[in-house]
Amino acid sequence: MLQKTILLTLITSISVILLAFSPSLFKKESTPAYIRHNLLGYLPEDAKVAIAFSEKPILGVFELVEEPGGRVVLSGNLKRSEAPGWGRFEYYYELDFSQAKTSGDYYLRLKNSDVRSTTFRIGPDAFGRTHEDLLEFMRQQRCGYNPFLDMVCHQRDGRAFYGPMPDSTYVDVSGGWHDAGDQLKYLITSSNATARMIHAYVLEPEKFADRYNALGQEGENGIPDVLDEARWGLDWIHKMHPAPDQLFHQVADDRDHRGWKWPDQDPSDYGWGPNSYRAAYFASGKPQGLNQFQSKATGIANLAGRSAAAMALGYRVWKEELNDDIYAAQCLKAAIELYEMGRAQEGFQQGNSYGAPYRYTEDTWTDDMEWGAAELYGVTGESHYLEEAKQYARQAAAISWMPFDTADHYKFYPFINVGHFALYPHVDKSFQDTLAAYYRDGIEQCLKRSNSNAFQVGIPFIWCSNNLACALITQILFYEKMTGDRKYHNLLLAQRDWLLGRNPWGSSMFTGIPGDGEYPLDVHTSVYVKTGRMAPGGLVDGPIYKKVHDQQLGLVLTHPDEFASLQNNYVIYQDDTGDYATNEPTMDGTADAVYWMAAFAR
Ligand SMILES: [Ca+2]
Ligand SMILES: [Ca+2]
Ligand SMILES: [Ca+2]
Repeated sequence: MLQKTILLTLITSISVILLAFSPSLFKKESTPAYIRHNLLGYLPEDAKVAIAFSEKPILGVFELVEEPGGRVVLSGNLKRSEAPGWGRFEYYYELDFSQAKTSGDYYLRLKNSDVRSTTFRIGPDAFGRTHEDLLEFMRQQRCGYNPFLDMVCHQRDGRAFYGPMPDSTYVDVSGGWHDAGDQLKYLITSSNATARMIHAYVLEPEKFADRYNALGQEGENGIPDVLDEARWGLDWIHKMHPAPDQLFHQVADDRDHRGWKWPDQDPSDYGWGPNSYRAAYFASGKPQGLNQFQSKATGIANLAGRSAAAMALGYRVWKEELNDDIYAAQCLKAAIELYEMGRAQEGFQQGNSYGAPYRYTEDTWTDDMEWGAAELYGVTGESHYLEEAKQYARQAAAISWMPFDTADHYKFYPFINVGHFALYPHVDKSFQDTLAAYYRDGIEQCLKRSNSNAFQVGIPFIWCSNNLACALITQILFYEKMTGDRKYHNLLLAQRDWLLGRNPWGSSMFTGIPGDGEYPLDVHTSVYVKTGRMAPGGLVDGPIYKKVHDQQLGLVLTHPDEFASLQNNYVIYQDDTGDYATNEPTMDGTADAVYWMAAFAR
C-alpha cells in the first residue's frame, strides 16, 4: 500500500513536471487567442471588462483566478462583440467580471485553452501612486537643470526674432521643458501642461505627496511635487512674458533634429555655432518662419488666454495653499496682462518650423480665452471677466476634434475646453445646462465612434491619439462633476483601460507603468537612446491609422516589430525608437494624464 502511494506520487510528480515543461503537449486548442485588460487593475466599483480576440472562434467560458492560491472566484461566458474587427482577427469577445469586487490579485484564463492574462489588481489601491510617476517623466523633460540627467543644458536660450527688439537680441528664456523626444520648447504645450498640473492639484489636493525639491532632486521641500513641477512651468512663462505687452512663444525649431544627442552637447546650430544660442520666437500674431515654411497666425489669444489661465491658477494656489503672497502677486499681474494681450490680439498663433512643414497648427482660441477669463473671474470677482467668459463660451461652444475622423495636428488644442468646466460654478442654471450640453455633444460623438470597434475606443487614430483619449476621459470626468450624470462612465473606463493595456498590443501607453508589465520601452527619445534609462510615466503618442503610418517618411525600425503577430490592418502601434509616429513620449500628453490618473488613486 505504502509502495503504491509512493509510486502514484512519483507518477503525479512526473506529470506535473511534464506539464510544466511542455505545455504544448497538453494544449487543448492551437489557434492563438489573446486576453487584453487594464494591466494596472480596477477599482472595486469599476465595470471590469477584458477583451479576448482570435482569428478563430473561442469556445467555452472564462475564469477569474485568485493569486496566489489558484482559486476560481468567478467564471462567465464569452460575449461575442457585435462590432466589426480591424481585419486579421475576426473574433472578439467581452469577458465581464464586474461582479468581482474583493480586493486581491487575479488573472483571467480561457477554460478551453492554456491562454491566461497577466496578473492584475482589484482594489482601492489598484492605481497606487501612479499619478506621481507621471511627474518623473516631467522632471526628465526639464530644460536648464535636468534632475534626471543631473545635467545643465541650453544655457544660452535665446535670441529674439519677430519681437519689438532688434532680431538676435538676447533674451533669457532658459528653463521650461523639452517638448517630447526633441528638445524644443513651446508655450503652446507648456502653458497647457502648467495649467493642467495646477488644476489637478486644485481638484485632488490630498493625492499629491512631497518627495522632491524645487529642482526635482530627491528630498522634500514642503511643497507637493506636482506644484514644484507646475512652478517650473510658471517660472518659464514669466520669462516668456518679460514685459506687460510682450510674449514669446517658442524656443528653437526643427533645426533641433540632429539625431540622438545629450541636451548639454546639442549640435544644433541656429547661426551662432553648435550648442549655442537658439532662436526665441516672439508672439507677433503674424505668420512666422525663418526659412521657406510659414505658419498661419491671426492673433495670439490661444497662447495668451491659456497662459493667463495658468497664471490665475498659480495665483490662487500660491496665495491660498502655499501662502506665498509675493509669488502669487506676480502671477496675478501676469494673468491680467496676458489676458489683456489676448483681448487686444484675438486670434491664434501657431508653432513655427524651419526646414519642414510640420508644426503645431492650433487655430482655436476662444476656448483658451474663456478659460483665462473664467479663472480670472474666479480670483478677482470682476464682473467683466464673467461676461467675457460667457461670450467666449458661446463662441467656443462644442468646437472639438470629437466629431471628426481626422484633424490637423493640434488644431483643437488642448483637446478639451477646460474653460467650460472653469466657468460652470460661476453661471446660472440655464447657462450651466448649456455648458454641460457642449461637453455632452462631443462625448456623444465619441460614444458613437466607440460602438464601431470591439475595444469601445471613441477616438480617431490621428497623431497623438493618446492625448485625445486623455481628453475624452477628462471631459467625461468633468461632465460627471458638473451634472452628476454617470451614463458615460463605461465609455470613460474603456478609454482608461485602452491606455493601460486593453488594446491589440496588450501594452500600456505609459513608460514604466506598470513596473512589471508590458510598457513602451524603446521610446523615441535621446534620453533613452543615450542612457538606456527612461523615467516612468511618459505618455507616448499612441496608435495611428495604418494608412497614415504607411506614409511616414524616414520611419525605420531598429529591431523586428515585437507586435508583428498582433498588428491589424487598421491601427498600428510599435515599441521601437525608430517609430517617431507612435512611440514618442510627449510632455503635454503626460501632464494631461496627471489629473485623471489622480482621480483613480485612493
Ligand atoms: Ca516637493
Ligand atoms: Ca485652443
Ligand atoms: Ca521594443
